[in-house]
Amino acid sequence: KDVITPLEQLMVEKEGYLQKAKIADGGKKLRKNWSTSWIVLSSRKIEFYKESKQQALSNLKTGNKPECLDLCGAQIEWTKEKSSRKNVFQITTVSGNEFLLQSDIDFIILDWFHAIKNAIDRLPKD
Ligand code: I3P
Repeated sequence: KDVITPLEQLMVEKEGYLQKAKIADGGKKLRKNWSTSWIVLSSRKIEFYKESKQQALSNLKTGNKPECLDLCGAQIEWTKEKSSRKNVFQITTVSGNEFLLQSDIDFIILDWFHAIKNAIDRLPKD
């Protein structure tokens, strides 16, 4: 397996808007609440920003941290059962956090699925 250098860890692989719903936190089920999120994928993690990229950048200065998903050992799978929406996949982290991501636009969600799956597959499982 390729070693991921510290520089690579910082590099953004993909970013953009998707619909996001966090449905579990540490294994505890949450009430589903879809919202638009600016999503930043790097080699080890995904960051979710509630706001536009501009606002996110200004929040960085004030020390406001985005929600973070650790991709090490995470699982990703398409789901039809967890939502009435089309084009939904779920990411489950080792810590028991569950996120649904969705876009109505087929190629956008497919690109994201493959980018995240590739990132997970490159990482050590533990
Ligand atoms: C939920 C809301 C979600 C819906 C969810 C509802 O209601 O309508 O959009 O998920 O369905 O429970 P509320 O806002 O009252 O919490 P989908 O859009 O993904 O279907 P669910 O309970 O079947 O997950």
